[in-house]
Amino acid sequence: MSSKEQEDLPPGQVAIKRLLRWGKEHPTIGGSVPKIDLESWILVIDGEVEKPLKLNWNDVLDLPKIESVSDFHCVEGWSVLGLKWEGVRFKDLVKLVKPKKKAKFATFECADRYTTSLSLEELSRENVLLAYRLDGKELEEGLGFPLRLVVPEKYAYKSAMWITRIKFTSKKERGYWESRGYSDTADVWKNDRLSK
Ligand SMILES: Nc1nc2c(c(=O)[nH]1)N[C@H]1C(S)=C(S)[C@@H](COP(=O)(O)O)O[C@H]1N2
Ligand SMILES: [Mo]
Repeated sequence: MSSKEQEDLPPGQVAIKRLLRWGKEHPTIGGSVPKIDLESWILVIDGEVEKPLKLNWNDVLDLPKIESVSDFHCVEGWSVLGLKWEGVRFKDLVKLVKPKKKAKFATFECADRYTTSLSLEELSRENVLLAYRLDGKELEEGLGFPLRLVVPEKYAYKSAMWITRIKFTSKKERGYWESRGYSDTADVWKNDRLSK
C-alpha cells in the first residue's frame, strides 16, 4: 500500500483492491443474493412525506444521474478506495417526495429483508447516492443491483443493497446490524463501530 493510500484510510482499516461480491466472497456473513426481476421491481418511497412515490426501473433511469468517487469502509476492517459510483443523489430524490416537517430519518428496506436507517441530515451529503453503476459498468447483482445506497462516511452496513423501500420517519428505527451490537452512528473517521 502506498503512503498516500494509508493517509486516506480511517483508523483501523486496511485497503483491499475491489469490493467483495455478496454470497461467495464476503468473509463472514455472506448471505445469499436475492433474485430480483427488473420487470416487476418497484421502489416505494413513503412514510412522512407529502408526495409518496412508486418508481419502476425506467422511472429510476429517468431521474438526474450523477457521478461520485468515494471510498468504502466495512466495519470488519477492509476498505476499497476510489470507487466511481453513478446514480441518483439522495438529496435530489428528497425534493421529489417533499418530506413533512416531522420527518427526520429514513429507513431502508431491502429485498433480502435487511434494514438500516440514517438521519436526513446524514443523507443530505453530496456523496450520498442511490447507485446503479460502478466503475463504468452496470452494478453486479452481488454488489446490490438494481439499486443500492452509498454512504461513504459511514461503515458499509449503512450502504443498503437491493433497496425496495425508503420510509421517511419522525423517530429513528434501528436497522438489522444496529440492533445486533453495531453502532447506529457508524462514523468511520471516529472509529465508531459498536453501539454505546
Ligand atoms: N440488503 C443488504 N444490504 C447490505 C448488507 C446486507 O446484508 N443486505 N450488508 C452490508 C454490509 S455489512 C456490507 S460490508 C456491504 C457490502 O457491500 P459489497 O457487497 O458491495 O461489498 O453491504 C451492506 N449492505
Ligand atoms: Mo460489512
